[in-house]
Amino acid sequence: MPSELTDLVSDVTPGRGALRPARSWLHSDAPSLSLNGSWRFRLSPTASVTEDFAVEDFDDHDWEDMAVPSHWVLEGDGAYGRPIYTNVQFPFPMDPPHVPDENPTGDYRRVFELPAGWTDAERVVLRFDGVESLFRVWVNGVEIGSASGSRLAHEFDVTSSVRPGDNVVAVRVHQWSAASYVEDQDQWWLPGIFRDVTLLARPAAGIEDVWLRTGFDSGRGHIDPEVVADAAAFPITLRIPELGVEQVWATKDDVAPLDIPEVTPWSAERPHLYRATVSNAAETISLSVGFRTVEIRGDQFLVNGRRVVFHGVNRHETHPERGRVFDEQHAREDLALMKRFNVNAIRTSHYPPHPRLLDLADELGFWVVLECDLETHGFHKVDWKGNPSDDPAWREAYLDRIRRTVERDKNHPSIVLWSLGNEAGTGSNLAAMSSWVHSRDAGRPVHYEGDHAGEYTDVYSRMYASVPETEAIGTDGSRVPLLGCTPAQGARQRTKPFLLCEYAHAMGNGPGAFDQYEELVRAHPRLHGGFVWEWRDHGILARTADGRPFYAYGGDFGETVHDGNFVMDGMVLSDGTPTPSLHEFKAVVQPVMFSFEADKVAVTNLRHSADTSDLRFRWRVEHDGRVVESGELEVPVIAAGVSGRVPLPPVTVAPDAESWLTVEAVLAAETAWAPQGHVVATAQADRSVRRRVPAARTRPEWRAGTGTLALGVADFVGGSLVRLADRAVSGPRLELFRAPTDNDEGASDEVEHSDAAVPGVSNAELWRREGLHRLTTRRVRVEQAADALRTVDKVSAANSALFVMVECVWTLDGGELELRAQIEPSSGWPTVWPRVGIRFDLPDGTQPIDGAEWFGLGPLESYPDSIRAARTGRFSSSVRDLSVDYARPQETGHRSALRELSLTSGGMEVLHLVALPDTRGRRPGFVLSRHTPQEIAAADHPHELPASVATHLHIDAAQHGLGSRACGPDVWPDFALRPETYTLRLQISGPR
Ligand code: IPT
Repeated sequence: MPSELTDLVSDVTPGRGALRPARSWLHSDAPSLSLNGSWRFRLSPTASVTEDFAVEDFDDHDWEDMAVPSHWVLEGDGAYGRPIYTNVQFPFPMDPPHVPDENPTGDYRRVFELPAGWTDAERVVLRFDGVESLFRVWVNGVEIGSASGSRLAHEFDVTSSVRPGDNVVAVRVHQWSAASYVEDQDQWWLPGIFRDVTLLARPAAGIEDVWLRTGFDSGRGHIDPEVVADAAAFPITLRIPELGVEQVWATKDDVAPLDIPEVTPWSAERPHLYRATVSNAAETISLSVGFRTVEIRGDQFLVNGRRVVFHGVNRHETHPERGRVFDEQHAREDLALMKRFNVNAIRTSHYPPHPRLLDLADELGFWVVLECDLETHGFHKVDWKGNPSDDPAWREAYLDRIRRTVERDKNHPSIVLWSLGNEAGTGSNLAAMSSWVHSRDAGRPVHYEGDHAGEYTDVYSRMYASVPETEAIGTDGSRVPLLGCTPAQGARQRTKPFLLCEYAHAMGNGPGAFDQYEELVRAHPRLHGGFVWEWRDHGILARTADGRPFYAYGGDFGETVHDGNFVMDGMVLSDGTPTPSLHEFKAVVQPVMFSFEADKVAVTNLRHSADTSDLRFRWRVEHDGRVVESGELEVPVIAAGVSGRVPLPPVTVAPDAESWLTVEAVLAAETAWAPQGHVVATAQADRSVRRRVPAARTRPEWRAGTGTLALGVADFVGGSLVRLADRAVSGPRLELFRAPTDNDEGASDEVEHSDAAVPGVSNAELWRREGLHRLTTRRVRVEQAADALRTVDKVSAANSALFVMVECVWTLDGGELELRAQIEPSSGWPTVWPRVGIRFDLPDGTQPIDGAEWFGLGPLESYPDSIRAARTGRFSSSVRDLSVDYARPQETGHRSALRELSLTSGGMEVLHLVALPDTRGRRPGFVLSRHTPQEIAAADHPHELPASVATHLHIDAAQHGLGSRACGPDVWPDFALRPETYTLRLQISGPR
């Protein structure tokens, strides 16, 4: 292999020939030509292929067509290799800065015609907005340069190489390079030219760059402009028509700050933008200006003088078919979905997104933490030995990355923090990046989580801190040491605003505890909220051998080293479906809070600065989930941070039904992201009269019996239930198992607050060891009395001395059938249980059960630590829609606090159940599913579930919480399910 080539792919510098300094990604009317489209393409398995393809007259007729932008591994159905998913691991040997000779290399060629008239352009610039990971460029056979920094823009001056008429541009892209060591983000490795390629005609005396820094203070706006242009480019004029601004700068020296007496500020809530132009004779640049001042005062992070609370998400660029290729419509819909779910902030994990995304964030309104393209997480494995972050050889590459990041996006009002990168350890190169940002942009603080001791960053940031740790950070008196800090460093960190750059790992079913974090944020002003990990699953749409579509994750493409489904940890599934966790998030962070009093409700506006003039309020009363009254609630406009008490309408309370009052804040008018009437916040008050729970039924005399009898709708043979309302049934059987969630499978050490978990061992593993998924039963007793049957079962697992006694008592009183099941564990169970309840299997027969209607909590699934989105009401659903299609099948579908349940077939009721509370007032939940927990646990993807021939009804006396242990703390003790005695009471009848 030629040594020159080795030099290039192992080169730790950012490349040769790209224009510096980097500049803003501007909307200019100067001519440009998109080179997106079909290119000729050849893929080679190594980097050491001849470069003859770069010459003009190279014959590429036997090459293939490749779309630009795209990732070659997502094109051609595997013809060009496959995607690789790793989280922290490097998919190549750790031999920095070298990469293996097996280095997929894509050669691209296309012809373009230089538009007539461009010969007047002073310069012709070729811009690449994103190429992974290292590329070289030739124009008409002349080598122009090379660059790395996959998610960063690079421009090259090609003036002297282009000519009128046809031109040939050739690009060589290496998948692996030294840069791969600093781009070790938790995502798919997706090589290729994946963002736009554009040819720009830069006019003589054009405006090279502009930066309109803005400020806002007590109604006044401030602009501090910076213009990069030759003397010949002047005069240059700034115009903001809506504000009557027309400022002519005759020379460079005239470019000076200006004050505007009255402006509407920009905020994530009211993203007011002013259209501005900066123009001269040669070109006009259009900008959207938003006035806001970002500032840290003490331990407060303020915008326009008011504390910001981030209700944020980590957003990767991911699309199930396009990978990181930007699709503006898709991105706009994603951001609109965030707004509808009360998300107000985005961390661009872990690199700058396509530049248009920031235009959308400015327009729709988000606080943005803009992160640089940098992560060296794999060095963690070797205790950060050789980490580029502290190696002077890498200094220039680090600085180049942050300069390109800041320069490209500096005009966006939505960006309120610059982030140096993610999980890159710590070191002097990071400190150098920070000081460069400080010298370049005094208006935005610097974030980087890895600076644990707070040596070079302005805000204190952590990921996955537990609730007690977060509380310790929020308070002063605490002696709790902070991660990686001496006491003095901890004290320094407590002088800064705190945010959780990642928290609440939303992998699979979960997370729990959003509400506990939110409570802390409300209690401690130093805590500024955080960013959920993460917004969206990164599944790639693939097909099984027999053509069935599914969302692929790590390992599905035969990778040797991969991290499985750790890439599926979003609150939105790969196909865009919001999961229940997103609904939970929305409910927990809702910007309006209601506190009920006897005949009043206190309405608190928790927003940053917007009042409630955009909202209407409405109320309704339901009796057992059926609406009986409704109306509008008169609420005066409430300013941000203020609370107002308003009278409630008189509520009609039913004597024989539950009476619930619901209030809602809804959008008064349509917005860019939701229709009029969209619900922003909601709350319920229970106004029911207390009603007596019927006493437990007793039978004075039991006698041994055959157990073959009919009790109302139930038929028993040998003590076993065989039919209910004329349908075959088996059960009830004790079920302690749930198909482990990703959090149940998590083995993090953060279990100090859960008494039964073991550090480094997942709860799911403990459950498997105890055999919870393979319980066996021994019938101990069958007895009968008048209109009654009693069975006693001892349930246990092979090779275990632990057991659970289950007593079922069936009674018929006045024609009403009741089952009372008492579940009593032996002593000595070492773990928490995933669930405790009974299961009925209902074979399809001629009338498969395909629907449910219930009165209880809904409409979506809920678990003890993720229950805030659930409300009390009457709901219906198909059995199919009761389950969420998590990328890896797992426990789903639990509806809490059940009162009444109808099972339906083709819309007709076939069975009706009433669930009575136990003596402590606890109500069971239910899960209705086409698969058993054991079947679900055995499948790695939804399409691997077996064909189903029955519907399974679980009545759960309790379920274990969800937690966040896939990456973070285990279930909080209040929501852990400890083995203890539970009683279930069900009244069962046929169709009514
Ligand atoms: C953290 C990463 O920053 C993030 O990119 C993602 O990988 C997340 O974990 C897990 O999904 S790092 C982890 C060691 C806490």
